[in-house]
Amino acid sequence: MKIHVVNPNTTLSMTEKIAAAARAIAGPGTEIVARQPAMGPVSIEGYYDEAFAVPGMLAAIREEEEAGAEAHVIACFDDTGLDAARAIARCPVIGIGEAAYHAASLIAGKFAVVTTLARSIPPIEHNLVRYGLISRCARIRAGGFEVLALEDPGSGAVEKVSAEIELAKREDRAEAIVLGCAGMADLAARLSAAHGIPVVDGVAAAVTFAEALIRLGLKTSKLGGYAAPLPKIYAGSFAGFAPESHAEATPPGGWK
Ligand code: 5HY
Repeated sequence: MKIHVVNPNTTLSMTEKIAAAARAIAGPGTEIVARQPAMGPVSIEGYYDEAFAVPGMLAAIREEEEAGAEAHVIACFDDTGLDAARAIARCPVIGIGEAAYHAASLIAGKFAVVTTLARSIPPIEHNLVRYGLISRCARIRAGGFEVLALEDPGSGAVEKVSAEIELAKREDRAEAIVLGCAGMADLAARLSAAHGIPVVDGVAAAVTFAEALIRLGLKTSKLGGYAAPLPKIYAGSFAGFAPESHAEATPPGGWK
């Protein structure tokens, strides 16, 4: 099976780290195609960055869908552009945030999320509410470092994640930890051993769930909100993103 993993930001070292985490968990028959957009922010820290990461990420989704991907993983913890990606894809699209929340919910009553900056907390909270999992989250914590600090071993970012994990255990009564950034994809095993608590990395969880959905033969439903976008003109520099006719993608009985 072939799974496309896209880092929506444009930092190659993060894409390589994400690819390594994906390949480490993937089964023997799974090919991982890892990509990042040709345009967009070097890191996603809040709503404005997210908006400009989506077009390039969607271009990668469309290209890999046409190249035969059997599932897509969006490797940004905010699940950047997840719904739009599901609208243009036929195969499953999984966000690492959503995957991590579900994995944590299967092994713990309450989990805590440890992310980077405080400004990343509201988007995470919004996603937990819309996924119906906010009640399972004890707290969303931020270590107070920028996303790209995770690409610098000497930045102290990992130590800050560790400190938040200890506080989550002691103050939040968290029974598991969800790593709130794709840039932490290489840290789960080390932090779990150091702190004696299950630590979930969304990249590994999303790849595993993607393999499971492919084996189950399940694809994104095109009957409702994820129906293919209606063909129309997109003006200006977005002209190349205009939806083409995908009549076959919206089955009979599908919503207009
Ligand atoms: C991520 N930003 O996973 C998010 C995490 C964050 O560039 N990749 C990013 O801190 O919002």
